[in-house]
Amino acid sequence: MTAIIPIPAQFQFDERRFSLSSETRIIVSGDSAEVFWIASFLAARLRPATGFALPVLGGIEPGAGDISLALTADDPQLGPEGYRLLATPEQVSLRASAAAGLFYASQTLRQMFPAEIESAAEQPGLDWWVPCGTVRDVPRYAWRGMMLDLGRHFFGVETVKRLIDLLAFHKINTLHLHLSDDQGWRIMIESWPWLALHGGSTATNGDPGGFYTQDQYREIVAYAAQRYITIVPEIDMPGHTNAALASYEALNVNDISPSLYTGIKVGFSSLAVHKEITYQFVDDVIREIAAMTPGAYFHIGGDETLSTPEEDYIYFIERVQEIVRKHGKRMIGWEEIGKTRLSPDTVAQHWWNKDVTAKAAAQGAGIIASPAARAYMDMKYHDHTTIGLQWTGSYTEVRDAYEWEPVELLEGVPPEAILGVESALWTETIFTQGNLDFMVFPRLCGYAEIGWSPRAGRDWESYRLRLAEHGKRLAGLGVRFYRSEQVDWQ
Ligand code: TNX
Repeated sequence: MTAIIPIPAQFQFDERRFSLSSETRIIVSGDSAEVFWIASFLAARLRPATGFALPVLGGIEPGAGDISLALTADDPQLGPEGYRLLATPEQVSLRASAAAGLFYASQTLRQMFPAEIESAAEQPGLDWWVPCGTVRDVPRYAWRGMMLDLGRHFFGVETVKRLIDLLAFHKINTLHLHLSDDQGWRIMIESWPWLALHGGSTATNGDPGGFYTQDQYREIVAYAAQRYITIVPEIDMPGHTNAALASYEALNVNDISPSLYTGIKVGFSSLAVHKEITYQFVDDVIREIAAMTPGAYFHIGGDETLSTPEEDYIYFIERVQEIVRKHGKRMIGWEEIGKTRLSPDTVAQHWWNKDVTAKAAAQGAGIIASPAARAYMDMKYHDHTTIGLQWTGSYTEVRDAYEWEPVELLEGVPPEAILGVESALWTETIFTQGNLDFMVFPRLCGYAEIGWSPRAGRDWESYRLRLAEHGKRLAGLGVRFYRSEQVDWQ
């Protein structure tokens, strides 16, 4: 069974097959270095399990048994991320208007082979075939994201890169890094080094902390960019700032630093909104991070500021919005920023309160849908889940994570204001890569489909069958996912 996740917008397969052979070549037409890179990426994914050489070649016509990649100007409706895939018994051709589309075409092609294709070890004796037919695929939403909380627990560069590869496999194009919280500051700021050196030394539960050097952050940004993923950095303020307050006395109202914090309570910390040094700090932090971030956005948090009076909150957010703009970025904040005056190029991220989200949308802000009860991957699957939280009033089984619709969920928001979907992994109880795998997968596969596939193409019964098959691919990729009883895993 051909089981592609996210399901393509249009596809038609027949009984014929195209098979890879030891003679297959991957042919790039044109001289785009980017397309060459995509072809090499595809070859590198197909080589280990098949054991085939799969040379990547340019400047020749594809022949029988080959896979070809080309940019084409003949189908502008494909947009920046869409693609076409044509498989005949002789050849497979991938076509797109822009490089990202070819990258997504190659992710689809990976998922058309037998699941063993994702195995890291050679699997001799298998027929590496794909069904013949056509795919024409364009994403529903431009924003298909995941947020990772590094504040509560820190994850090193290798874990993040592995996650980036898994996001790309599911056509997710945004990774939002929550880089600071009460429990830890996770990125070196050269002009305020104690943020990382002191504020980064702790994590929840007394577990080891850590932070990214600026070179490591740049490495993550570049690795993501090669996989068509934009990094959105978040520095949460004015609340969720205990690690910063503990690092610099001057940021505190009374000039006295609190101790570092390793609990999980929220809403007790606040920057000193009426001190000028606070805005020097904000300016320096945003300036240094913006300079390393090619993406258009900077996320300022702005959530759960229970110890910042509302008028101070409004004053602070409106000032910070100008600082973000000054450094050439568009501001994103959690939905609470809907209480302030927003410029129309600001984006609000919905997580709980629909009314305040609607206030942001009414000001022209774009909305990202991250409803906690559906899209928070730190929520327990059911009452036996040993890690995770449970505060939304329900559990979030695989079906709950899949079966919701952003337009219906955000009734008060005009559908055209919805930029897309972002799931979130908060890490109060998530410490190891195994914990991360278990909470993220397979829920993430469902969010990928909500973000990419047309609403009419989504259906739980179809999805659960495809997911059963997809589980074999995840296992081949070494993902220790949650084997929900809602799915008949193969
Ligand atoms: C709410 S959602 C938070 C986080 C917690 C999360 C736990 C949001 C903007 N804030 O601080 O980690 O719940 O699920």
